Amino acid sequence: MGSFWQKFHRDLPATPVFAYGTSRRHSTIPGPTIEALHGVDTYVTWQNHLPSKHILPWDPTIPTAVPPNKKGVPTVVHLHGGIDEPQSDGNANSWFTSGFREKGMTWTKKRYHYHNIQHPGTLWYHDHAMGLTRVNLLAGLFGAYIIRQPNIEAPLGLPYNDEEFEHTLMVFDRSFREDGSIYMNATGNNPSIHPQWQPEYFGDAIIVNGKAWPFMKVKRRKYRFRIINASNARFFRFYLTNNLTFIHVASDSAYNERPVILKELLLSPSEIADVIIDFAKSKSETAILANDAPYPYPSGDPVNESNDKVMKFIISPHHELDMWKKTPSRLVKYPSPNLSEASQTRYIAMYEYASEIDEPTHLYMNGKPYDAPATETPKPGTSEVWYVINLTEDNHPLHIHLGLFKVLDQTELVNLDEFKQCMMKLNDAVKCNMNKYPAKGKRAEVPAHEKGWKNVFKMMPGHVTKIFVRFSFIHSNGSYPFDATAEPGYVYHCHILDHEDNAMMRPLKFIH
Ligand SMILES: [Cu+2]
Repeated sequence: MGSFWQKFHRDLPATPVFAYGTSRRHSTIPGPTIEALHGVDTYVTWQNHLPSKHILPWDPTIPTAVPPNKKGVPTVVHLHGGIDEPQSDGNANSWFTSGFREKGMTWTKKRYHYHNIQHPGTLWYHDHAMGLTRVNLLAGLFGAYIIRQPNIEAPLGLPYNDEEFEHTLMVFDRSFREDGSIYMNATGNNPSIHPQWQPEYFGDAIIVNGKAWPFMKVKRRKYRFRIINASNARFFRFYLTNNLTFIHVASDSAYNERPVILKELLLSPSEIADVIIDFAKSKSETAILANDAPYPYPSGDPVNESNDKVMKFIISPHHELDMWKKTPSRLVKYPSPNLSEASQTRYIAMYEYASEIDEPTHLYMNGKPYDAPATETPKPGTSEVWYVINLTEDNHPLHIHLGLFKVLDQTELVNLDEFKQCMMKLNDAVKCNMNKYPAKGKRAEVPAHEKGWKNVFKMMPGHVTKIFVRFSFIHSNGSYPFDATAEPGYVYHCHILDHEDNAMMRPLKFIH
């Protein structure tokens, strides 16, 4: 990790950024894509070469990593979607500064170990430092990580391991000043409480793989895109302006059982969609990958002419021979969850708190700050049912480290105000008769392409979402080859980074 300059657009001066790379000259946003092979370990020593001061404003009044000598930028790397030991999971308090000079209280080691014995799929690595995640990612600290398992994936006949026809697209929003620097408002919504913290960062320019509104020349044939939403808070609802469809083959890190054809594709921050686009079917010679998701999602502002477009495909007029004839009707089938296997039921309530001027001050899960003792203490190898109760007005993408989950149903809470008042007072879903509220509520259909194993899911406001969480490998149901009960444990959190930082994150501590 070092400071660097990146040119985001032809007409914009180079931007000071923080980026991952193997050297200063080879640092980029996104960072280098790490290609891992199933069954072969990856070891990474993440080194911090960042300057003594941050390039973006941050806020010491939220729970934040602050080095005792006040110098340096705390960082720690989390591999999102990785099934790995706690010591290599990038706990928010395992941060370190340049040259490992200062370290957070749960720091354990320099060299991280990624096992790569999980199911194949798309992951990404990014910063996770306490209270600085939103600014460290805004500055540029993220990149893609792909686990390949050719014996499972090659027979699928999808574009695969092919530099020309398979691409990772990391999509994110940024605002810039005229001098090229990244613009982030330095004044909070409640400046007397939090001088800088704002509940959501939104940028006007849409960036794909480090370029604002780029174009890509494509041939008339199938391409595969692993699309990662690397925004802090922006949801994207993608569609193609020439009516082409997305053939959706994997969600987050796991393949679907069957491909699903989609006209539009909604991705929350940190969600991943692996899709095929068949440009041979295009009637036009250009197609815009466009976005129409309101921000904040779902009830914020409509998109405008800068953030409603993502990138342009320029499609060759010549017909091509496509070696990928047809997407197979079956992809990868993982063992299905059996509800009777669940050894625990948990209730996870999401709260937002506001000041006298009705501006958000902080968000909590289960009414607890991050540093309150762990209340979610599963046993490795077990499965659990979680009811995630969203008592706020926004959609929150919930991310669970280590475990993957299936979304069982999502139901509206009727008499939400009554339930919310009880929850605000007692903070206890059982005592507040949680079951009575969704009983007559409308069920929101879980989309077919999101019925597989997920590591992030969009928790609809005013709804309770029932998920089945598995703390073992999804392909074999086998146990982990490491001690998941070791310190510093794991976390689960909202993946809107501005929420996660203040402090919509809780420890996930495994016990024997
Ligand atoms: Cu959130």
